[in-house]
Amino acid sequence: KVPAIAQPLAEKPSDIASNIAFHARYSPHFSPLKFDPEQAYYATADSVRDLLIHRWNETFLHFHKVDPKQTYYLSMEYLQGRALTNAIGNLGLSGAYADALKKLGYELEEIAEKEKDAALGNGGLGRLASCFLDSMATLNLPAWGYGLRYRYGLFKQLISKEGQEEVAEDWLEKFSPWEVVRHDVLYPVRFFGHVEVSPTGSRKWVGGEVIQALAYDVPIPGYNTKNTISLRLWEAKSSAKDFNLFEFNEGKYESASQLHSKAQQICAVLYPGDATEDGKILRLKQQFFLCSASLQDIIMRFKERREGNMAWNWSDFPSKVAVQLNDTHPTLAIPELMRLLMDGEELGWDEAWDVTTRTVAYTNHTVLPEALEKWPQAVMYKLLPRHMEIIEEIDKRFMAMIRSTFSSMESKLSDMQILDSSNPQKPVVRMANLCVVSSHKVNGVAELHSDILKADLFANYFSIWPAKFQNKTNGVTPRRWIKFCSPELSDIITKWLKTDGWITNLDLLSGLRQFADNDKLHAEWASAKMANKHRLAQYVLHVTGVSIDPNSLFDIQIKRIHEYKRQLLNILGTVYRYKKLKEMSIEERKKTTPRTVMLGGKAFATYTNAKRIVKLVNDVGSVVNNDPEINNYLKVIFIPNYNVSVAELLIPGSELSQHISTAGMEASGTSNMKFSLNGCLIIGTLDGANVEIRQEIGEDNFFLFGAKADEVAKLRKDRENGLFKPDPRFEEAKQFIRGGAFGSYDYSALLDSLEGNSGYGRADYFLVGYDFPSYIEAQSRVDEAYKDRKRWLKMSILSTAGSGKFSSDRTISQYANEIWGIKACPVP
Ligand code: DL6
Repeated sequence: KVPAIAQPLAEKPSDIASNIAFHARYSPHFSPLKFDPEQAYYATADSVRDLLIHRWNETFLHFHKVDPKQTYYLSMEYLQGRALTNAIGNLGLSGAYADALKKLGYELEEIAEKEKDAALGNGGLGRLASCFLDSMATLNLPAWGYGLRYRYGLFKQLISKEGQEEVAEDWLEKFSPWEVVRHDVLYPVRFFGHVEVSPTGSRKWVGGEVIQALAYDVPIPGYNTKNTISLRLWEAKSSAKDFNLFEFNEGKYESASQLHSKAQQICAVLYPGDATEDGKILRLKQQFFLCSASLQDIIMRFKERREGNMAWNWSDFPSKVAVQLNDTHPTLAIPELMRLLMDGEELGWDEAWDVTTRTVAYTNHTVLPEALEKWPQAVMYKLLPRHMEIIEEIDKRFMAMIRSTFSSMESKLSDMQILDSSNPQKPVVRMANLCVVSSHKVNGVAELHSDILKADLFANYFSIWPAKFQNKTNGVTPRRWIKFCSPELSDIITKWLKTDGWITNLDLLSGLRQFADNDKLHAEWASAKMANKHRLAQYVLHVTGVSIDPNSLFDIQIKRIHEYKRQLLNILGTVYRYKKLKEMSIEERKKTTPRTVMLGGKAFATYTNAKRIVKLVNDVGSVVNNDPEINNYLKVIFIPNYNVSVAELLIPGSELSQHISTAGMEASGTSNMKFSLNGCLIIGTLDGANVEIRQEIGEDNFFLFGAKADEVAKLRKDRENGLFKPDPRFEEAKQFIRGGAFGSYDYSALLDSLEGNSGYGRADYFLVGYDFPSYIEAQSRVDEAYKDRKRWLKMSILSTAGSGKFSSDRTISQYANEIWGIKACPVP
C-alpha cells in the first residue's frame, strides 16, 4: 500500500499559486528557472494533475471495492481537444486558478492557449466519444474508455493557393501532461502465425509476431463530483529480447530492430491509408491491437475483483462487464473475446457465445455504403487465422439458426451472412453483419437514422430480432460546449433561471422560454453574443488576415468536408449571392443583410472532390473579400485547421449555422446541437438530429429546406430517367464559376459531378441541384428574419431553451439504463 500523505492538496488561490511555482521549479521540463507562458502552462497542468490523480485513485479504489457492473467503451477515435480549462472547470476551480495565475503574472486564457489539441479522431464519431466520457464521469457511472495512443493524430491542415496541404500534427512534440504511463499494465498482442490443434481437439494460436500493448491513462474528471474515470490509450512496443544485439553489431541495423519498427508503425498515425494491402493490414492491426489489449485488461480486472472468492462463474461476466463497440472499428472484440474465453479459459463454444453476446453491444454511425467496413477474407486469414475460424463458425451457426427457426428468411440469407463470397475473386467479411449477429443491442444515433437502420440497412435482422434494435439520439456535453466556451452566455442563463442546475440537468433550459420576449434579457443576450462575435473576429483576423464586421450576420458551416454534407451547396449559394449583389445598385445593396460566411473542415487526404471544394471556398473568398464594391456586404472565410479548440471559438460567435446534408445521409450530426445550445439558428434539411432539434425548438425557429429522406430515392431515379430540370439560378451560379469569376483553376471536374442525367452513374448523387432553389429561398428568409432584431433574438433564446434534450448526460443515462444495465457509483 502506498503510504498516505498528510499535506492537503491546494484548492485556494494562494496555495495553488505556490503549487504551480513548486512544479515550475521541481517538475522541470525546460531549462531551469524559466517561467514563460509555455512553462507556466506545464506547471499549471502539473498542479491540476495532482488534484486529478488524488480523485482518480479514490475512484479506482471505490470501484474496486464496490465491484459494480462496469462499461468499457471501445473506440478507435477520441477527439479530446484541450484539457486544462475543462479540468479546472469540472473541478470548480476556474476562479481560483485564474486568481492564482494572476498572482504569478499571467491570465488563465493566455496559459490555456499553449496547450495543443489532442486530436485522436476524425470528426463527429470521435468527438461524441469524448463527450460521452465527460458525461460518464459526471453521472458517476462506473465506465471507462479504451483507445489508441496515436503518435500523430488528425493531420494539421495548411491552406495555400493550391488548396489544402496535410502535415503531421505533433501533439506529443514535447509531452502531454495529461497522461500517466502504467509500466505495470502490459499485454502481449499476436499477429499472423497459425493455429495448432492438440490431440484433444483444443486449438491454440501460436507463432507470428508478438507486440506489447502498454497502457497510458488519461484522467477524465466529472463535473462537480469526485469521480474521475480513465481513458486508457494503448501504445505498441517491443521488448529488449526482440532487439537482436548480435545482428546490430554486425551492422544489420534494420533487421536487428525489425520488431521495434513494426511496433512503432501500429500507433504511428490515426487512420493510415488503406488502399493497399499493406495499408489494410496496418489498419486491421490497429483495430485488433485495441480490442485484444482492452479485453485482456477487462478480463484481468474481472478476475482481480474476484480474488479470494471461490464461488464466481464465467456466466457472471455479463453482469459485471458491458462492452460498447463505437461503430464497426472494434468489431474484432467479438472473436477475440470468444478466443480468450475458449482457448484461454477453456469454455465451450455455447458458454463462450452466451457470455460474449450478453456482453457486447454495437452502435452504428453511418449508412454510407463506403463507410461500412468489409475486410478481405484473405487478409484476415493471414493476420488473424484463429479469429477467422471463429468468424466462420459464427456465420455457419447463424445460417443454421435462420434455416431452422426463420425458414421464410432463407432467400435473404446471402444479404444477412457475415462472410460474403459473392465475388469469388474478393471474398470479404462484413463487419456490420458480424456486429449485429453477435451483439445483444444495436443502436442508431438519431431517430431518423435508427428508423433507416430498421427499415433499410438492417431490415432483415430487424424482422427476426425486433427487440435488439434501439435508438440513442446523440448529445454533447454542456460543460465544454456552453459553460466553458461561452461563460458570458452561461452566466446570463444562470441569472435568469436563478440556478446553475441546468449545467447537469439541461432540461432546465426550457425555463428560458418564459423570458423569450423580455427586452432586458434580449439586451443581455445580444451583448454576450456580440462579445463572442468580437472574439471570433479577432481570431479570424489573426489566422486569415481578413477583417470581418461583427455587425454582419455570422453564418458558419464547420465539419469534415464531404460531398454528402454539401459544402458545395453552401458555396454555390454564396456565389449566387455575390453575383446578385454585383448586379444591384448601391441603394439596393444597402438594403441587404450583410453576411460573413465562414466554412471550416478537413478533407481526407485522398478525397479529390473534397479538396477541390476547399480550394473553391478559398478562391471565392479571395475574390469577394477583395472586391471593394461588395466586401461591406459579403465576406467569405475559410477557417484553416478546424479542430475542437477552434470550434470552441466559432460556435459561441455564430448566429446562423448550416446543417444541409442530403436527407437520410447524415446519421445524426452533433455540431448542430452545439450551435443551437449556443443560441445559433439553423438552416437545414430534415436529416439526422436536425429533425429532433426542429421538433424541440419549434418549427418557426428553424430554416428548413430540401427534399425529405423518403423522397431521395425517387428523385435520383427521376434524374437517371432524364426528368430533372435544373433551376436557372443553379445554372447561373455554376456558369459564373465556369466562366472564371474566381480565377483560372479549372473547376469543371467538380461541377461536372453536379451535371448530367444518366450515364454517369452518380450524376448529382447528393441532389445539390434539386435542393438549390429551396436552399436560396430559405436563405432569403434568413436575411429577412435577421433584419428584425427582436424576432431574431427571440428565436435565438428559444433555440437555447429547446436544446435540453441534446445533452450527452441524457444520452449516456439512456445507454446506462437501456443497454448497459449499470448504475451510478459515486465516490463517497
Ligand atoms: O454519431 C456521431 C457521428 C454522427 O453525428 C455523424 O452524423 C456521423 O457521420 C458520424 N459517423 C462517422 C462514421 N464513420 N465511420 N465509419 O463518423 O458519427
